[in-house]
Amino acid sequence: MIRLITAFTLTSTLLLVQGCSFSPRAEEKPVAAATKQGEGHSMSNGETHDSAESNPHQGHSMGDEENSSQAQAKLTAPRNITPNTPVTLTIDIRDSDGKAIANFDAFQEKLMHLIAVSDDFQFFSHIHPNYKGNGRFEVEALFPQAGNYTLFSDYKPAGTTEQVSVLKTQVLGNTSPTPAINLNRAKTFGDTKVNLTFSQPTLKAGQEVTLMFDLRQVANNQPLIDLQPYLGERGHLVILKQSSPLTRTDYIHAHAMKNTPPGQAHFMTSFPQPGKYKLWGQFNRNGRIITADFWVNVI
Ligand SMILES: [Cu+2]
Repeated sequence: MIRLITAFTLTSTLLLVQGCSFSPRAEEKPVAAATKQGEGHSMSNGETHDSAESNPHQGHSMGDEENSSQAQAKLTAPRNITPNTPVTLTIDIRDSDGKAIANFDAFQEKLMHLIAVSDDFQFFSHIHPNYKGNGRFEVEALFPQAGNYTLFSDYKPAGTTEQVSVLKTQVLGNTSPTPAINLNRAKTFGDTKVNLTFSQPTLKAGQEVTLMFDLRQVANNQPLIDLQPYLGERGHLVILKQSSPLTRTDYIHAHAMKNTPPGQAHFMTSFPQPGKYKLWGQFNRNGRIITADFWVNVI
């Protein structure tokens, strides 16, 4: 648990509204209806909502009950969120007594890092809410499709360790079918070709592994030469385990290793449980953020 929280240092700038959001790949095939979220936890009525960790009817064990002394995040979203309409999300951070936490330490250049995913993992966004004072953060967001969304909010109350709060919201409308899981490890994202390899032949739960991203220019198949640090690192990698409901323990943030060959980004991590995981590697091509997503199977 502690390790996961510490591992969750986040950065980056995949802004929903700033056009870096990541949408489904068109060529993936539909397979099943959208995931159902926990009963009665609909976020469609516009009130404030406790973060998932303090929500008793989330059913599954959250694995973080021992952290009751930690800060809590509360999400306020508009009453009706519809696809492709910008909305303002407000996140209030309070201590265990319900008092606003006023001071935060920046880490990886930001006061808060927010990962938003649709619960079917077709949509991913990494954004940075603005601090408004008195524990309140705001961010404009745009959700491309109907369905349930989970937001992982990462922040650091002054003088403490990073904290991760899980928030839920819902976008109204007809959900589209979820594409089948594609385990392909060679993919093209615009003008960037990405090859994912592992240091082990198979991914085994609990075993340390290095995930290696090889990034090439589509036009000439040469390693990228315009790869810049992404908020201080070679790249960033967010990993989520396919679960319903998604909880904080499904979240892994891996740090890029130093001194990797040009055009490559390596991340050391381990997958806690067997299952399907989705990886979103984020890389900075001369100011342009590339998001490369892959599914992996862990036994
Ligand atoms: Cu961030």
